[in-house]
Amino acid sequence: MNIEEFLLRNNTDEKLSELILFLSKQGKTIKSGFLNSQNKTETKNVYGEEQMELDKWADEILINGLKSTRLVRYIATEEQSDIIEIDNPKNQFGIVIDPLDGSSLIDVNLAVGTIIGIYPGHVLDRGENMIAAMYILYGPLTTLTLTIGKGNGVHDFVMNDDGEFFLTKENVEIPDGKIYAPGALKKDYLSEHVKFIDNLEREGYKLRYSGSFVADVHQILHKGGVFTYPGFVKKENGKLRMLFEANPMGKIMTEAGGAISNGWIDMLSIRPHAIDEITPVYIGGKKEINLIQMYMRESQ
Ligand code: FDP
Repeated sequence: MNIEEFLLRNNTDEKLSELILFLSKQGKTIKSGFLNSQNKTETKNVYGEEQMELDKWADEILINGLKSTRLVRYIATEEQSDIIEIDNPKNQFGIVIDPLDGSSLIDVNLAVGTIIGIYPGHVLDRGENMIAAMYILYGPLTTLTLTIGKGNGVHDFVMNDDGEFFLTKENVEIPDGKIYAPGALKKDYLSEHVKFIDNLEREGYKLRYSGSFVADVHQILHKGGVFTYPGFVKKENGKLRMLFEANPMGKIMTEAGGAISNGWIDMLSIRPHAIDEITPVYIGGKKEINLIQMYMRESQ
């Protein structure tokens, strides 16, 4: 079943379906950019245009497409400092996008991805109010992982040669598993985080960290365990962006039976104040998220 048939079968709102289909089609275009960027010999691409960094290029593809289709009212992306508002939009949706997460790994051919969250209106909203979230992962295969609404599950698709996504796994649920993906420098860990990591290591968790948030969380979603980019010395809020990285991936993880936390509380219950807000992130199985929240509470 292709993604269009899947959306239809699940009685997805027509406007939301149109938007998800549009976004899924950008996967093929963005993927083609990886090939073109390999041809980079000077600062110009094969068409004689100034070569842009791929994350900025993907950002333009998505923003220009959304502007011309007018499928959303608000666009916020990791590459833009302000929210873009579309004139005369067809829908009132707000969209948050990390066009290419993990972009520092492109030159070594590791998996990177596009992360997207969709809100019914303005984007400075609690993650729990998202009406859909998805990511496209560009690895050996190009896959799309999607959740729509509340309680409708998480579903995996794979792209074929024509750029069309087909359902491969319905109702993905995070299993019990012993993988941990720890960001930040160990020497800068805060004491509660040290206890948390020590506990995981004592329990025999295996370290798996690529440096691409979207790919690392994708692994945790399918194999179990926890990804963390904590707050650390002199950067108590950590590194990852709440709007573009944490919340959409957190929405997907939560719908798959897992959880996301800033170490203290459910991230999806927090209202962001600015689009560039950063936050400590713990995302994965409920067991692991409860553990860090217990250490944090104990430290009070
Ligand atoms: P990148 O800088 O390559 O874009 O927030 C972006 C991010 O990657 C995440 O994808 C990744 O988990 C993290 O930063 C990696 O940070 P470190 O290099 O500090 O591990």
